[in-house]
Amino acid sequence: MVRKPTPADKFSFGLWTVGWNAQDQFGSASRPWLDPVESVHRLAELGASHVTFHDDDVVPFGSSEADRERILDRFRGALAETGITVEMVTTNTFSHPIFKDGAFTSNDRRVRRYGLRKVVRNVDLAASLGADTFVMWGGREGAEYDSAKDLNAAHDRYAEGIDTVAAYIKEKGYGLRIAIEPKPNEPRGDILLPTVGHALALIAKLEHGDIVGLNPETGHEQMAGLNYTSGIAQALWADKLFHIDLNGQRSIKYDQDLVFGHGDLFSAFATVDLIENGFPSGGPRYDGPRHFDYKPSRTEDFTGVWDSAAANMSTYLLLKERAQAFRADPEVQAALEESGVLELSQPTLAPGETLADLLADTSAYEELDVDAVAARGFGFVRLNQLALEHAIGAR
Ligand code: GLT
Ligand code: MN
Ligand code: MN
Repeated sequence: MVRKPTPADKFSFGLWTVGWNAQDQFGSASRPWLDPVESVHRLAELGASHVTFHDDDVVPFGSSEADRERILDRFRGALAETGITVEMVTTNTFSHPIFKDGAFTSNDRRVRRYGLRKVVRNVDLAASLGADTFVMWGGREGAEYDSAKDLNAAHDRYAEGIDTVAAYIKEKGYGLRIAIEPKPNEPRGDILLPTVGHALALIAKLEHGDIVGLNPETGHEQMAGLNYTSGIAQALWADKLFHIDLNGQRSIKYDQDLVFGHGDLFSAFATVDLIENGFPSGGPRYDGPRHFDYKPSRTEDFTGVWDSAAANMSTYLLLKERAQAFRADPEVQAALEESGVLELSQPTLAPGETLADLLADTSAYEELDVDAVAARGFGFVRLNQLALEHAIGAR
């Protein structure tokens, strides 16, 4: 049963997703160029509320100033006609050969300076369109060979690039926050900031890290064998989940960018459960756009493109219904209680209790019947089966 979105669902799509002409490493394009203006109209009809784009998705690389203005005017016209807004903008620092060794971390200083200029120019555009997030996916920031990069200097240059852009955003008073998008590899053999955790660690060392957070993508974490829901959970806990890229990935292999839910469906259920229902005992919530970064498969014609765009939203809404039913089920609430999930939010030390008090508490250690405590069953399997039954609509 197809679910039709409403503006309250805050669905958003990158123009490079539906607009991908399906050219890949092994074959030429299987679909013609798609006018971004048409994408805006079609996505609006399907129920999306926002679009996002790279500078080059809308204005072809190398366009003259006059052409740029003309193209942007036409694009703004489509936004005004449809009511679609731009919530995020990102910069293409990976397609042109000048970026073959990266942008902020290229060994060639001329490239780093050019890359910074391209990004800053696009920050101005993002602000003028009212976006609140500026994504940085450093797909070419990395190497194939360990000898090719001074990794200490590379992290210095990466931090310098991000801090310089963040300082510019503050200086201009723009309402933008930067969101770093991790990815372990592809197109580089190894990419810097490969996972959510690596990116969080870099942000902690930035001068302007207060306006720098994350844009984790489902498939990118899963390419590294990691749990996407855990990744966004830690980003939330750190108050750094600024944006999300939802899609599907089937295990550790090349970046598949499948429709959301077409990869690990049960993991997608957990993701929607966290986004829509929050942590079981409360805590920080994600309130931003539900942004899809997928690629309509190369086998599809334009009917398939629009069907797949709708599928992302419909699947999300179906999973949202299932996740709400899961949390509302009294049996689930009882199972959460029994398995200690709700007890985990209770601080280990009582209010006012010190470590010295704990050391003096013989019931916590000397007298504790460790075998009796160890004999406890947590009931996680039963809880997981309840989740599965809700996820597949069996309850
Ligand atoms: C590219 C990449 C995506 C990023 C985009 C933002 S571009 O398509 O595969 O994961 O989100 O730069
Ligand atoms: Mn991807
Ligand atoms: Mn992405």
